[in-house]
Amino acid sequence: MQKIAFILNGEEVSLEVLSSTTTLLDWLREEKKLTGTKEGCNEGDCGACTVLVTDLKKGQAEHKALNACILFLPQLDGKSVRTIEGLASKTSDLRIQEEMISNHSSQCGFCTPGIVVSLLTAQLNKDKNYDDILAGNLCRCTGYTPIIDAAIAAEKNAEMPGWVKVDNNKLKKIAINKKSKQSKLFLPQTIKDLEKWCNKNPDGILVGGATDVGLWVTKKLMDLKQICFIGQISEMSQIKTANQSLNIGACTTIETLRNSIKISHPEFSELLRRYGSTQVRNAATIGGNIANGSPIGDSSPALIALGATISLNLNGKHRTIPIEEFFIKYGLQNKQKGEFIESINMPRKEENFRCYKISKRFDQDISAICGCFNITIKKETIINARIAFGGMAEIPKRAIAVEDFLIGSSWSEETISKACLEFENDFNPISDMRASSKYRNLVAKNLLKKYFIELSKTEKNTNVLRVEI
Ligand SMILES: Cc1cc2nc3c(=O)[nH]c(=O)nc-3n(C[C@H](O)[C@H](O)[C@@H](O)COP(=O)(O)OP(=O)(O)OC[C@H]3O[C@@H](n4cnc5c(N)ncnc54)[C@H](O)[C@@H]3O)c2cc1C
Ligand code: FES
Ligand code: FES
Repeated sequence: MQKIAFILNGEEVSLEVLSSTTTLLDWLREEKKLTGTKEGCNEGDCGACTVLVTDLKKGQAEHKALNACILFLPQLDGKSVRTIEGLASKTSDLRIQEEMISNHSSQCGFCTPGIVVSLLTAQLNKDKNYDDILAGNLCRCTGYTPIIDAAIAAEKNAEMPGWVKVDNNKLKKIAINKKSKQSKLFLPQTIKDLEKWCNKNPDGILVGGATDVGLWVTKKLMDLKQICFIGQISEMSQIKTANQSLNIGACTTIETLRNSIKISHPEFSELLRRYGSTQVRNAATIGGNIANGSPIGDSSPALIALGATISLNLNGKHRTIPIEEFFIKYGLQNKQKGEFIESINMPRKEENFRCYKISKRFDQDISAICGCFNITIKKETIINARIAFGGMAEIPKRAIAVEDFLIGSSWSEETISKACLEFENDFNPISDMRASSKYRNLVAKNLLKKYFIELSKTEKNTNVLRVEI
């Protein structure tokens, strides 16, 4: 049995971990009787369970809103957690709470604790993009206008709650204690530790952000043994810039990646803004998104079109493969027992890269289709083409027949129309609850046409305009 330590609403908690897959939500509600954190969906969708988790990164506090329902207790080791009960001082409410009352921003109240935590976290991070901030907080009664009104009103004269400094100081103390202790077996701090663990547990399960594994426990009710939490390996959580490429550690969260590539890869960054919600992106890792081999994961088709490679580590032995070679067939990846994804390498810049996510809802929805394009044109002739799709096959897959047709052809509307016919040689998509096969085939062709129009810089508008009322 192993011990973890973290700070809960200002108090240090030291726990013997009986089960590695106890969620923070269950523990808060059942053990600590802190029932302000609500259980809505228990699968990361509704945000009723949102808590504020603070971690020290290079001595700086990093505040994140996270879904407690798919957060396992060991993931909190060395961090601080604030629930709704721990936000206000003994004598007064937080300004955001006062404004939620004045603006009538709550009706049944079930979503309200999660919303207050999300808004406070945003305030601590000086983030005012309320559409993004609240995309993972579902309110079925109030409507979002009074909630956003409250958030805007609370911006004025907002004060940093006194406990922020106190928590940071306590975190520093915990970090010092942690360094002096031996690295915990199921919480490796270095790649070497992880290699050892994987060598000993070739059938073990790695947990990055648990936005997938969490649901195996809460929805499939699986009893998982041999688990290793890899989110604290700092060597695998960094993005390094080399001459022509970016090296992204597999434990980098989707939100960190999204923010880091806003300038170099604005299209990819925008695609990641549509990935789940703030809470999901704060937890999910790029390595986990690739490793689960999902045919509808968003980062894989983008990385394939960008020409990315992944570096795999088996007990210290590395091999690097083009990312498309990782996906063999549904549920089967090019990965040996005990092997893990250490990092992803992608070009620093690709001018002609575009990616499009098609889903039923704008936010917090899985792609029906995700089309990614990267075509190089020289003197009006296509000299290279990388096109990849999610949602069109049982794995994220390149459109090889379309690419072959395009390479060597002229960059023209006629070429694009003819190339569209090749999609049938590449894909035979299924019909499911997200889209029919017919719809998927049609959208794939239309996305290539959209890409052509956008790259040709004609006046035609390819986006639905936002209408201000
Ligand atoms: C509400 C919600 C919304 C979502 N929305 C989207 C979305 O819009 N787009 C999208 O693409 N996905 C979405 N997802 C899916 C999910 O975020 C990813 O598929 C997820 O796996 C991301 O990584 P993780 O770190 O959370 O993975 P985990 O759950 O920790 O792990 C997933 C799998 O990868 C393995 N693994 C993790 N890291 C490594 C590694 N370094 N090496 C080898 N194996 C590893 C694990 O063992 C496990 O098998 C959503 C999920 C939820 C709950
Ligand atoms: S209970 Fe719905 S996101 Fe956690
Ligand atoms: S107030 Fe009822 S769900 Fe938001």
